[in-house]
Amino acid sequence: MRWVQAWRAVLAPDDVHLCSGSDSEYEHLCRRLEASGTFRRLNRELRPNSFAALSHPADVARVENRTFIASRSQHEAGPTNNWRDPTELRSEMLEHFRGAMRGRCMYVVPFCMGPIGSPFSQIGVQLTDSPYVVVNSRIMTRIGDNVISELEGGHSFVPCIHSVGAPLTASSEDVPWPCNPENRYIAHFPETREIWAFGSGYGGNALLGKKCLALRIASAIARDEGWMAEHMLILGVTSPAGRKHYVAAAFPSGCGKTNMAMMIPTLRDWKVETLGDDIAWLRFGEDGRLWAINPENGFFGIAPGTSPKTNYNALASLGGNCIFTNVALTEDGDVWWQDLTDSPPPNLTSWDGEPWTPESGDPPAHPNARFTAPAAQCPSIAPEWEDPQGVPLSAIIFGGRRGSVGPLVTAARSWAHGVFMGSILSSETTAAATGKVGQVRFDPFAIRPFCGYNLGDYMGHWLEMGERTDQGLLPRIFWVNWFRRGDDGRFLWPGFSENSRVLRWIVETVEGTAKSVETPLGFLPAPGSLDLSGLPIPAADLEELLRVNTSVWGEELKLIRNHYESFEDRLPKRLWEEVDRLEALLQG
Ligand code: GTP
Ligand code: SPV
Ligand code: MN
Repeated sequence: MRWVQAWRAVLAPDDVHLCSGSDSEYEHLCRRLEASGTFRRLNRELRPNSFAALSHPADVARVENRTFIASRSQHEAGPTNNWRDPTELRSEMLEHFRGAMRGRCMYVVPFCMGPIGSPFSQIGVQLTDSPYVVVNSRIMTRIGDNVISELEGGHSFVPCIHSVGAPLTASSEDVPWPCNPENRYIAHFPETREIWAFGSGYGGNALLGKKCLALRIASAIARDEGWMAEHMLILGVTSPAGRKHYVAAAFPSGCGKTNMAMMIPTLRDWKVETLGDDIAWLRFGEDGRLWAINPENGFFGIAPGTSPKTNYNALASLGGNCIFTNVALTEDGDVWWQDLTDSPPPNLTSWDGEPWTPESGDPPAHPNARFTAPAAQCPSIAPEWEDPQGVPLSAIIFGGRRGSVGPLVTAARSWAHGVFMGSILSSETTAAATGKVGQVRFDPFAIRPFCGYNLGDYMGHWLEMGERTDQGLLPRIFWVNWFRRGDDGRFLWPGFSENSRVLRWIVETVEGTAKSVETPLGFLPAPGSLDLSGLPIPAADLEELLRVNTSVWGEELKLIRNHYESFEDRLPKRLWEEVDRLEALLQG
């Protein structure tokens, strides 16, 4: 490809390797990563074909302040994105890219987001000097000769340029985790559909098929082509009567998507199956319903907190063929993280590579430590998860971490009211991105860090999508909050498997059998309509979970108005009407 040759001239790698995605290539790269000290092979009996990597301490999460949307005008990027002029950014980044791969191999990674051959899939080609990124992408995306043949047949692709930004000279020795924290750029050019990333080797900064392509670039393509790219899990839920519904849920980073997608219901005879845990692409089918596919092939999930009690299915996906990043290591060559077992095993090595003891202060796994696992290994994976047509959605759920605002579950009155709910979603920040943890911020539709264009226009796109079909065919929209806290700081709702009780109410609302009460926020479960059988929850907690606190909401309204004003003329008028209506209802 001429494009590869042009970049080769700029990046100046010592070698170039076109990735086939084969097993032998994967094994070869893993051995190479072992030799360079990036990977430690885990105990072959406990965790076959699996590896652990410890990153540079300054390269541990997405860097939102160094993530750029370089559209022609700043207005196009909107107030929530870091905008850069594309011409300026290109020349600035080219200076960094020049010679950046010296002493390294440039891997050419053709990958497919979505099932191969699906009309909804998108192809990308990533150039990278990180073999760690190649092996992770091989789990997270579909890499293979069939992608190469599609490209040879003239299929379009999103060019993704990635360098860790640490060229090697004859005298410099390589380090286990090369990166360039002083000069990081995660840049998107939505108009030309290109991604340029420099300086980081971690997660969404470096696995460019994920947040960069499947959300930021895809959201811009989706707006132009009339579909939606969303930060959503997809699950299938089957009722005891045998009826199956598909549900997608958008929660911000670190707010429970993987856990919900793999939920084992405590409600007897209800079954949940997993189709995706992070990203969903939605479009209308010929039947007028909204259909979803998961563009990914694996899970890049948060390790800490994952335990047999809270997410058995995630653990069962990690039996082998996995990569762990920034977890703690046990003396017998396995992995450990907070809550995996009740107490830490002896002689742990912490994610910084040092021996760890309970007196060490910080926990042994980084709070954003992650596992990379093939989706097909998940015991709850739905047989239809790779269906090229996707699955039709019955419900869409929004949710965030709000200690004080937002009931356990609310059903929207209409699609437009549901879009309003999505637009006012706010949540406490988590360790998934660098910066302070626990800061409340508006994160509309859980897409704020991942939208490739003006978020006000994105809200308009949601409203417009709802006009394209019969209202009765649209998924019902809900809003949940698993994270309400009592005055004493504890969570009021047990969460995890117990969320199946809320899922049941959601399914019954879709089917028209749930009892509800109308409130200013929307429909809440009527007393007695949430199945709480066998759940010892104090009546006062339940009351608080289902209460609309008008004084708290009065304060929230002010914040919502400020949030809306930041979008100026791009904020759809229809949504302003919803704010006025909420205010009137709260006063009424
Ligand atoms: P990203 O991969 O960053 O997009 O995160 P995610 O949305 O997939 O979040 P994940 O399921 O990994 O959950 C993040 C953390 O939230 C977990 O470590 C859990 O501790 C916590 N969590 C998830 N579900 C619940 C719940 O129902 N209740 C409570 N209290 N905590 C939860
Ligand atoms: C998120 O932050 O929402 C993630 C992790 O899913 S990353 O792939 O790093 O973006
Ligand atoms: Mn995510």
